[in-house]
Amino acid sequence: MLEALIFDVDGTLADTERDGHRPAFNAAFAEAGLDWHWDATLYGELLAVTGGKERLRFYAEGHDREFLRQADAEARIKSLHAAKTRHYLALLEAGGIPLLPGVRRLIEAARDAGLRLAIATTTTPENVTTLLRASLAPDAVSWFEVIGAGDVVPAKKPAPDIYRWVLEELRLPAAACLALEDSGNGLKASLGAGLATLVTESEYSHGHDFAGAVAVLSDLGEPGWPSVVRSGNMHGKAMVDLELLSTWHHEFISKK
Ligand code: XBP
Ligand code: MG
Repeated sequence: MLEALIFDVDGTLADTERDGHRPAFNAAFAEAGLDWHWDATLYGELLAVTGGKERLRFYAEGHDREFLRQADAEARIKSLHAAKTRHYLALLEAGGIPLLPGVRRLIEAARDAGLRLAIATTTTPENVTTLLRASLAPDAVSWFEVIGAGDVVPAKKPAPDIYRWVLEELRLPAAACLALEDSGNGLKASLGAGLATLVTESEYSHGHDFAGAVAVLSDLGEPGWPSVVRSGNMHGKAMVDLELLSTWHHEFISKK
């Protein structure tokens, strides 16, 4: 039986990368007097590495090796990342990033049906709680029993560790849960933990390898706004609902 849904955040709950995390990184660079600037195309390439601090290091390795030769490079990365988080939170608090189609509908339906809810993400914990409060509901943080985020596990996605951590906290086997993801790295992580996974593509994840997902869709859909199906069987439905999730979950478990 399907007992819990585990949501990724960035690209799954909301389109946070291009107009959220990216400008926040750029504001932190400008504030620190660095001549770094991440345009939307470059940012797509940098998303190969999950985690903001990890992404900063990855960029410096390719574009500014001098920066990494400084004795305090690690401390500077930490403080750049703290500044980036501050800018990003301000953007969220201003209500700057709406939820994607179907996200609120599905989360509310899951709550009504008594399904347990959790989060598994590489982003910083405050980024998650602030997005939930600002874009879902003032008390939405309490809707999620477990929030696995940031550095709680050292190995970020595509490693399965964050999903394993969340499953342990929920005290549920992977076979009782379904994950919702948007990226190749995220899907690798959830499949690595043995989870049935629905993929909704995001702007930056178009063309990623989504083999193994129960379905790949444009979004969860809304009444009058059907999901565009890239792969998978919608079983006659125009949008994702709990019945469809249960069907996909059942199909995934029976194939294992
Ligand atoms: C999300 C990320 C994060 C954010 C930045 O990946 O890669 O790194 O871009 O967050 P996923 P922080 O959706 O697969 O979890 O700067 O807070 O690390
Ligand atoms: Mg994501």
